[in-house]
Amino acid sequence: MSGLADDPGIAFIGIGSNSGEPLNQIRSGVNSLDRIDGIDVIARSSLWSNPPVGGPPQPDFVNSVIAVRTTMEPQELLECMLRVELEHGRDRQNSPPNGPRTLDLDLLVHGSRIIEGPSLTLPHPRMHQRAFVLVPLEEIAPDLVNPRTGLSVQSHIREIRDEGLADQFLNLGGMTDL
Ligand code: PH2
Ligand code: MG
Ligand code: MG
Repeated sequence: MSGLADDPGIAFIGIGSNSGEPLNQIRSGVNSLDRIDGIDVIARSSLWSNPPVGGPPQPDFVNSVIAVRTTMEPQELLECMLRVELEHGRDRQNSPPNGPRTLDLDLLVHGSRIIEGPSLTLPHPRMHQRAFVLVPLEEIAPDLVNPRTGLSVQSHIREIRDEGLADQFLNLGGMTDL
C-alpha cells in the first residue's frame, strides 16, 4: 500500500456512527460509496468503539477511516458523501450539534489540497486533534502528512497517546469480519 500517503488522487474519509445499527450502517455506507462511478474504496481501517467527544450525553461511537481513489473534485465527492448519509437515515434538522448520528462521513484529506471554503475546509480543521480520526487513520496511512500542519499521522498520534486520549479505544475488527 506504499504511495497511498502522497498520491494526489487519493482521499481519506472519516466515518462515525452511534445510533441505530452502527456496524451495519458503516459497512453499508462504505459499500454505497464504492458502488458510485468515480469512487473506489482502496483501504478500510478497523472499526473502533470509543467514547463520544463533545455534544450531549450519548452512546459510544464506532469510528473508522477509509481511503478512496477518486476522479472527483472535493465538492463533488462531498455531495456523494452527503447523499449516502441521507440514504442511511441521517437527519440533520432534528439533531443537536455533535449529537447522535446514524452515519457521519467527513472528508478529511483530498490529495494535498488546502481549501478554506464556505462548505468545505480541507484538510479537516480538527482531524489532527481527534483520536477517533487518528487511531483508524494510522492503520491505513501512518506516513500521511497533513498539508496544514506539515506533520505525519504518526507524529500527531504520539501527542494524542501522551495525553491519554486513545486509552478507551476498543478494536471491533475489520469491516469484512462483520
Ligand atoms: N463525531 C462528532 C462529535 N463527537 N465523538 C466520537 N468519539 N466520534 C465521532 O465520530 C464524533 C464524536 C461530530 O461529528
Ligand atoms: Mg463528524
Ligand atoms: Mg460530518
